[in-house]
Amino acid sequence: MPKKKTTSKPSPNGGRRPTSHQRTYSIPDYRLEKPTFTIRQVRKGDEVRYEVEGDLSAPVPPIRESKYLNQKQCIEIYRWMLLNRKMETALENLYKQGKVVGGVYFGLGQEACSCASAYALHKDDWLAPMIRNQGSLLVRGFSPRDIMMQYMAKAGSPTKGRDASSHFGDIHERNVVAPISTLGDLIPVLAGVALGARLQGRNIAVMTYIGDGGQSTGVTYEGINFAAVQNLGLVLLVENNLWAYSTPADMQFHVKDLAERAIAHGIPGVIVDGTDACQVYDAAHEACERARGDQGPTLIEAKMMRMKGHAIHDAAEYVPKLLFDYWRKRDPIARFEDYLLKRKWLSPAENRELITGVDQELEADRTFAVASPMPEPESAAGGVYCEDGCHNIQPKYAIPKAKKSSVGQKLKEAEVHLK
Ligand SMILES: Cc1ncc(C[n+]2csc(CCOP(=O)(O)OP(=O)(O)O)c2C)c(N)n1
Ligand SMILES: [Mg+2]
Repeated sequence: MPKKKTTSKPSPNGGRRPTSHQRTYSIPDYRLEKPTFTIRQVRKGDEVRYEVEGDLSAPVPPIRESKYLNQKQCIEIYRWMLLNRKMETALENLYKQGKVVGGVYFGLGQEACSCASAYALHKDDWLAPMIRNQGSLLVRGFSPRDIMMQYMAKAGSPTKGRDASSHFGDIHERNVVAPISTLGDLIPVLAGVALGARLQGRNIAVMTYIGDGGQSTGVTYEGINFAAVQNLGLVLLVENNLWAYSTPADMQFHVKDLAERAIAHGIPGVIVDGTDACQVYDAAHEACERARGDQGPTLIEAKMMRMKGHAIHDAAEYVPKLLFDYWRKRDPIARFEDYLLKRKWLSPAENRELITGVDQELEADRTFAVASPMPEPESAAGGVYCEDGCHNIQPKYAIPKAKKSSVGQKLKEAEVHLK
């Protein structure tokens, strides 16, 4: 929780002693490196470009040892991250071959954030990914072939060819809510999922993501506030990847760290290095445990860098090259690989075998997805309107525990408010 501090030390501001009405808060920051540079917009006539100000020469930080993950779990997360990256490379190639029908979004540089956070969820928990979280979908049980077929709008894809992008989920088996494009809207939806579970007698963790751009939307505040007031098990990862389309984070918000937003909501906030799988996992694990223990929501700010353009159509020419160089050295997969090898948790031979396994799995799935048929034209009208039983929503965990209305109640709620 945000810490209330009453200190007798003189405040730096005018030497006045803080009274009991004044409060200061702290946000835990697990990073081993705290970059200090900023991105500044420079305008000359019609030309707009961005410059980095600050020191970009700092040595690359090590991976922070996890408080919770063992050797096997670390290797599993590393494999998910590799699968995430290599699947996106395969998707990029499929796009260039004209086989992908829509656009493609990439999570390059953000694999640790997606994979290690979703890895902290239990089977009964829920996940709602955004466009960069293909890795979370893999961890949650979608296969690379599901995702590739989806982007190619194949008949066997999760949406049976009706959507050629990331708008798919699975509310029956994998507890995955489909992404909602309107930024921030997933937050109240997920809070509602947690509320629904609570009415069924269960406290679960519900995890979703919002970007540095998306967090400015009104619904983000409404959603977090609702979760905070209702003490719902929301685990919100604020993915601060420094860009929202072509808007740098420094022109998007004025607080130093987005985790500070948690203070205003009265919930715990924490900062992690989004390129460090161990930090992401530890923060997500603790947040999920709090959620399952009926201790309410947590906001985790993961700091990293979007290493490509917004989507495949965007060459990200506006991003200063120095920034790419800086973050390329902090690659989440290369650093985690190095950590596992140096720790002797993975031998070079085992690593090669693991990489070959990932390549083979992807190649088999790519071949399958490419060869699978497009939907039959006659099927286009199917699944558009409600058919018998298609929205037969059952309680997931138990019969909801709702109070029956009491006969003889003195005043109805409306009457109390209107008095
Ligand atoms: C409410 C709303 N406004 C605008 C958009 C258009 N839009 C889609 S993605 C995007 C940028 C999002 O940036 P950020 O939240 O930082 O996420 P990132 O793409 O960096 O992961 C915008 C403006 C939208 N989908 N929803
Ligand atoms: Mg962003």
